[in-house]
Amino acid sequence: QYRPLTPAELGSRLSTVPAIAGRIGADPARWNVREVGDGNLNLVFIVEGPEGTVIVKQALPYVRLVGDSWPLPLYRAFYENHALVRQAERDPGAVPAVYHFDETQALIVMEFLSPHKILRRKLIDGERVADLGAFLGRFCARTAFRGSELSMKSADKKKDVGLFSGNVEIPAITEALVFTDPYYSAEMNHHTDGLDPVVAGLRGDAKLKARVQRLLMKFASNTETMVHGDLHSGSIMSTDSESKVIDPEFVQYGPMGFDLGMLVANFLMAYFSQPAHRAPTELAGYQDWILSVIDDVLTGFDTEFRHLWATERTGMLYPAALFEDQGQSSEEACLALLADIRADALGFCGIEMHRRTLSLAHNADFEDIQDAALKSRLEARNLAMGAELILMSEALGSAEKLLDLARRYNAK
Ligand code: SR1
Ligand code: MG
Repeated sequence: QYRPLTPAELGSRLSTVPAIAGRIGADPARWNVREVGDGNLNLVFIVEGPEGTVIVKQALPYVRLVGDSWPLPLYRAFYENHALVRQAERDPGAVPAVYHFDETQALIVMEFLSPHKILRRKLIDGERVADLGAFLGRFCARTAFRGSELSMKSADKKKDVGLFSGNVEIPAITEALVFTDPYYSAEMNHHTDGLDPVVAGLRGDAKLKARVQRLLMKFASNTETMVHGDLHSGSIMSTDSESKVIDPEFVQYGPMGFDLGMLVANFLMAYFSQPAHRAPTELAGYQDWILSVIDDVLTGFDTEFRHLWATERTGMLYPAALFEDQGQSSEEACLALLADIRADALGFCGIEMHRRTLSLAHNADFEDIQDAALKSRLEARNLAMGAELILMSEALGSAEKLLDLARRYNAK
């Protein structure tokens, strides 16, 4: 029967699993097990043995951030395990290897990433990661393309959509906390003093809210591909030269631009929060680096997507019979699709920028700022740019325009 495990209980449970004993050493008496989770939802254990270390994530039956007044099904671990398996197939090496899944205990035993650090912390600390944007752009493109009917057999993809559609409560969190709560005075919302006029402006903007609802409709009903679902800088672990994507428990089938948009939003929030974290002599250089990462993400996505389009388009969508077999290039169709994905992504990006400053779950980029006046000034820039992205997403398609816009708001 399920129960949230203590470190001792976890040790004795894992000691009977040959795959774990073989990896870290067979004698559990020599293991050191400690709970280190500080996220919003789960228990996270590091299990260190004489021959190696693994990480264990166990789902709790409620939202850890809020407490047991907000129950949450354990079956999310089942979907997370399936997501990790699919992501590993679609972008080998991009996610931690899974060693063991225990459905009853809702726990996944995974590769321990070391000396990796959570990317959000590295960005707050002013650290750089080589190849970061290219890796993330490639990951988004590969998972978007290879999880869709551009690549998958239609029957397989529809079966998979059926499998993941059993997961209702997790998407419901995103539907409420990300897409809805920021735009009215929802109970769990909170925002920094001084932002009231900006927030009133957003909540009073019917056109903006209508566009957000349209994007929510896409998120909830458009099953283009399997998305990570929560791709922010806390879902990425990096060394100075290598990164991995973790934590896909918000997995679902959704729009191709969703992960891309969430990701870019989190880099933009890192960018806007920098004046509070960097010495003036380092500020401009580091902010420029963050913008270059965004550029690489967007360019990397397009480059990889076009490559896959040319080499792996084996699904029922945009078949060669309609294009190449007729002596016509499908290039234009690919560029039109990429423009749609980019526009959706920028809309999702703006919404993520809003929810992280107005809804329940904020991020450390802003929350670590002690000076409330500075915090609200930086958050106001972030909110204003988010609104422009939602309202003007189709017109801001090029990376250059997006980065110019960020620079303009940063100077306000
Ligand atoms: C109640 S869960 C709050 C947030 O934490 C997760 O990481 C997701 O981003 C979710 O929206
Ligand atoms: Mg998470």
